[in-house]
Amino acid sequence: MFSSQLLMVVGLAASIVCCCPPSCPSGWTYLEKTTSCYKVIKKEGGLDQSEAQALCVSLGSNLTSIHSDEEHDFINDIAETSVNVSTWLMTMTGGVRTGGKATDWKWIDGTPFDYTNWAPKMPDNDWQTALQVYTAVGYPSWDSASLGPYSTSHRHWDDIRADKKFINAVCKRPATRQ
Ligand SMILES: [Ca+2]
Repeated sequence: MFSSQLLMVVGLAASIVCCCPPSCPSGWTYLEKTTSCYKVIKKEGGLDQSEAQALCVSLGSNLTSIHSDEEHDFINDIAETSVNVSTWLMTMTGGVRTGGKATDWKWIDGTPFDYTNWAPKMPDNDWQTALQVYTAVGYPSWDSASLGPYSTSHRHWDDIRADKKFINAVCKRPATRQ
């Protein structure tokens, strides 16, 4: 009797899990590894970190956290394809400095700060309390040698002023099962 009840419970649980694959609202992009949805947000005149976070919250999300190479690459990909740039493209994330040490950081969404992808010599200024990603290098006439130290910064992190206006920011929210 007990085992048949257990089977029913397992079967019911399986049907609930299997019937509804995770999905994202329209305009959001799904990443299976994190079962989360991501959206590049923009605003005329740009967004600083608090303005970007407020916009993410209004969309039921937070500025993105980053926890793995796969998630980092995914965020760079959607940010780079969101605009046609001929200059540096920096993308604002939900990283916030909490102190003066290089390890003193947290994510706005409350998840652990358990992964880093800093550019060489970054973070470098304790008054730079936000975290940006160098998502694109768009100087077409410049080769990587003339970019010098910046060539090694592409797709890596930098600490930056939180009141700097950004073209791009990325919001993140859990996927839903409907
Ligand atoms: Ca910096």
